[in-house]
Amino acid sequence: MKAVIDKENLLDILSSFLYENYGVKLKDATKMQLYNAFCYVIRSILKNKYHDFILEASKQESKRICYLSMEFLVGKTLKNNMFNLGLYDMASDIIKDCSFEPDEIFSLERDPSLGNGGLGRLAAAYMDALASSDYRGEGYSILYEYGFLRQYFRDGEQRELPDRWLDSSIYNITRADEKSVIVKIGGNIVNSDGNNKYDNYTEIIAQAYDMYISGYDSHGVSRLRLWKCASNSNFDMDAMLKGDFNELISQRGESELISMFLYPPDNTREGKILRLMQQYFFVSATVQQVVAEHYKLYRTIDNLPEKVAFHINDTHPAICIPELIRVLSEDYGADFDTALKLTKECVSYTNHTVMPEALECWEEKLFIEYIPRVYDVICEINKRQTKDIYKCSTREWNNVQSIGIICDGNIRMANMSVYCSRKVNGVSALHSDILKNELFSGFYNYTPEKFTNVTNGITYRRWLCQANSKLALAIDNCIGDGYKKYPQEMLNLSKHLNDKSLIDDIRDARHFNKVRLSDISKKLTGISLDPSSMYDVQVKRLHEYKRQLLNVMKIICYYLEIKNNPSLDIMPKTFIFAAKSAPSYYHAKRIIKLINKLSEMISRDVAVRELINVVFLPDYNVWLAENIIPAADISEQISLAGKEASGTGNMKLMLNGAITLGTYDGANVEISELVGEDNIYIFGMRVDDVSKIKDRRQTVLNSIESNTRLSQVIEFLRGDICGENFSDIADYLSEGEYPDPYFCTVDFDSYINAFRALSTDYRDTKKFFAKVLSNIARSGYFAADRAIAEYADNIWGADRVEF
Ligand code: 26V
Repeated sequence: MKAVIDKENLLDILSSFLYENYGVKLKDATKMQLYNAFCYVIRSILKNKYHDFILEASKQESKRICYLSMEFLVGKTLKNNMFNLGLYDMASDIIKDCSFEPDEIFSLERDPSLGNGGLGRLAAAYMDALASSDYRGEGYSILYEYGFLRQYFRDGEQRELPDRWLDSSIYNITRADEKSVIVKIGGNIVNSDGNNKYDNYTEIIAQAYDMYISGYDSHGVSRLRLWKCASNSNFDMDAMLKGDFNELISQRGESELISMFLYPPDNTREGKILRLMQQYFFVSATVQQVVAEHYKLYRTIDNLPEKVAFHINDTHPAICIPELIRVLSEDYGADFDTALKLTKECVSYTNHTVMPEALECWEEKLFIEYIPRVYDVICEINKRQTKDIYKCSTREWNNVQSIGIICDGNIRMANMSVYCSRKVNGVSALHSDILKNELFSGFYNYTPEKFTNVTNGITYRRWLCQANSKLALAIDNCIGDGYKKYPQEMLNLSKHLNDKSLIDDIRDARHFNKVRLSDISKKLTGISLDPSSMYDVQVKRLHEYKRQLLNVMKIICYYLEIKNNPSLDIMPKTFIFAAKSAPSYYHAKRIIKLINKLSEMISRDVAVRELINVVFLPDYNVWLAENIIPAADISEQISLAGKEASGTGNMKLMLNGAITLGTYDGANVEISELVGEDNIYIFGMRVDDVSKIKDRRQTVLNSIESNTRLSQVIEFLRGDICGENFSDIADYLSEGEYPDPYFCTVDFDSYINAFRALSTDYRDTKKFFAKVLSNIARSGYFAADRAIAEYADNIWGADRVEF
């Protein structure tokens, strides 16, 4: 691809920036000065490029795709933007000429942790893909002052530190001058002379901050607009005059709290209110602004659905539905039914989980107190839905119960989102089927045409070309670099399954990445890894359904086997974990401690430590993922079937040539169909098997009783593991009314067998790397570019801006 500027030009800009700001020549610049100079260059290129792109998009009246999400896990952006602008190689040469390594410069940027897991990373991937495919994409979220927690371990336990990420290394978030919106909360609605009047409310200011994300080899630039909360400058004059400064500070603090933290704990009423305020704050600012801009341009709201799509990433931004109805009716004079109709045509909803505890429900009381106008709108929506149901001849009473919006004093956000969206999608084929047949079956009966699937996608240029440049180079040398723009071209690799030099290059790249990860591990934990061992990787949020515990049970089983038979001829293995747990999630935290203690115990045991190494890398984030994933031999995707909506780590690992050891769950199903059963190791129950289990307790107990290895593992947990006893986890698996809720014990045997088969096959390098190559070759399907094209065609009805 052609770079946006040539080297001479780039050198000129860098040199004059360095001279004007620091009085130094390029060759004498420090690391930080050079970093700042590159930030400056990229920031100005992006601004100009965005300006040109929007000019053209406006001429063509291209549809605005407004992607609302509580999280955007963008990762470091400097390298990605350089890569996408075609400047990466040029910049690397310049950096090397200045006697630095490119990664030394890129690592100066903080990894913004504006998210927690797959949902946030997906949102960021879609910003990149929208720009790369020339769609007019706009992300909307909150400029949190503190990101998701920073994790460290004390005596193996997870401890948390605040993540004050917003410092000077964040080069590309700039305040959008004169782009603020007033959001009104609290107060009450009084009826005077037959008219409703909103009174006694508090005004807060939403100030816009923007980040630009360049597309790859395209004209497109996505804009991520992050709202920061400021109290209204019209402060309480009475309090000021009375000298009640504490009151002033507390008023100010209260509203500024809204954009302070990502996911404040919601186990208290205050925490719940804060989360609700966050949601309303960012969607209200977004909706008000987007509609105002639309009206200014077209002088009508009738064509809003033609020109604007609001997409809600899970239900956290679902309040945008009643807010849009409110704005259209209160501010633009639409009657309620018209406003509802327009809203239903504008909004679409992606569901990201079927876990009941994660399906948002809000107490009506909170809405009445804090967002009374929104509450009134929801009551009206609820009435309309009830009428619709009565009108429909095929109604089934069971379903009516399940699809209601307001129920038992609660507002069910997912139901409101389905009812008010033009399209609803799940994130893998299996997950979308579960939505249709189980979670939203009531809705599916009424409006089957609303439901669709878009299997998730990843920014493969980041995860392959940038994170694993050696592998990318091997691929370039074999099939050219067209795949960087057209991911399906990766399939051409399948013609080279027996290409020895390609296989050698892939092995070399893998080895290089394993050494790199070992160095990182040494720095972070003091534990080096053996690059000649098999790296078995499980990296993802810590959650019971993801079953990190099942992985631990496997490691213990394996450990006991070696202890019992020290002369076993086995290949050394390194088990790598990285995961954060929610601070109040007791079980998850116990599992983290178990892994750390096991790691310590094994590393002290001279009889086994050459053969097994367990390491838990702290503070999992995008940067760490970029260093772990390219080094993986095995990708552990072992959730209980039916629980993982899709997974995207599974795709990143596949793309980097790790072999999946997984259940038939989420997107593993599609990976398996693409690579064929010889190139993946699937084990365990399928969704149907799980749902057929009648007596859950007995099934678990039978599995334990019938398997000595398993009972030994559970017994082991009751013993001393580096000064700690994990009887609670043993009990969790085997005692009480609901032992082992995610059936680790039931899938244990088939997991161990699959792991054995995989370990054996790993020893045959030629055979193993043919599988590796098959996986890489078929991973093009999981490009976010493909997913975005499907969203545009089937959900948003949006066209690319033409150039
Ligand atoms: C959140 C919670 C919080 C309360 C406890 C239970 C629970 C369970 C799940 C969640 C996740 C909420 C949404 C989410 O992050 N889903 C993830 O979305 C990814 C992108 O679509 C997808 O790949 C993952 O499978 C899915 O877990």
